[in-house]
Amino acid sequence: MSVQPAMPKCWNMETKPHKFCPGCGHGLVLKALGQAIDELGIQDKVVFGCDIGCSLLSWDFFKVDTVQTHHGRTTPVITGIKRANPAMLGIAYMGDGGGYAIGAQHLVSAATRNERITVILVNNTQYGMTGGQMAPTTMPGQKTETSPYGRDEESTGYPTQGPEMVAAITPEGAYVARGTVANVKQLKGFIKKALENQMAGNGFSFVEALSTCPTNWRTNAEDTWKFVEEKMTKYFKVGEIKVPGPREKEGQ
Ligand SMILES: Cc1ncc(C[n+]2csc(CCOP(=O)(O)OP(=O)(O)O)c2C)c(N)n1
Ligand code: SF4
Ligand SMILES: [Mg+2]
Repeated sequence: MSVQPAMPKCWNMETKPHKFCPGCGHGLVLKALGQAIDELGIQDKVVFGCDIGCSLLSWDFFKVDTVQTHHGRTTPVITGIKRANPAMLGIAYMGDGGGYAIGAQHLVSAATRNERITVILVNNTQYGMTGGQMAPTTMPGQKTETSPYGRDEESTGYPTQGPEMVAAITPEGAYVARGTVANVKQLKGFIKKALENQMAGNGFSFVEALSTCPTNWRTNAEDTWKFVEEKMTKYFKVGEIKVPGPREKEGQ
């Protein structure tokens, strides 16, 4: 008798095994999201939007209403759906290129407007789908297809601290956290809280997930995990960055 792997109930089993490369972190982020949807019992209310990038491989991942958008445009598409039908729970799923480069203006605008949607952004430090070019999140010194001698932060800037930026520009009611595929249980908890924040109508919710891309990093299993756990987490701090709370009245 073969033992079946435990998969979230809201996953579409007909499309498994999935199409991500072996060792890719996208599958783990989507597992955490699937578990959060199951535990909250919200499968029939979710609208899932996926960006261009390797995140598009999740277009048939779930048994939920799904829309696949142009590169960087998942946040405004989900914002529109949510505004048209506030009873739905809108999830925008994207990569670091989609969220912090071509879609940065949409992320900033949705965050400052405190849109009642949930953005889940997979940070794998480069453009995975197109072959591993430098992204806003590429680490100092990291070699990519377009930074063959390593990222020079003096000429190309420092890696984008996305959750810290979103926390700084969102009004009261927003929820912001950074998790990692090295701790899926914790990541699921952050995603669950982000969705609960949307369900409560508090404001924008945003979870960045530190993730792996062994194909473009050209790393074996050991070096892949070392890169996430030793290098990425030194620069990108894991944890909750902003939680909704009562407004502090001036002078009190
Ligand atoms: C408007 C537009 N510009 C550029 C592209 C080419 N393109 C496709 S995916 C991608 C980057 C994907 O990187 P990321 O968003 O980090 O996702 P990942 O694949 O790493 O998960 C780019 C630049 C495109 N499809 N559309
Ligand atoms: S190229 Fe990288 S991000 Fe894309 S599926 Fe493969 S491992 Fe995952
Ligand atoms: Mg990426």
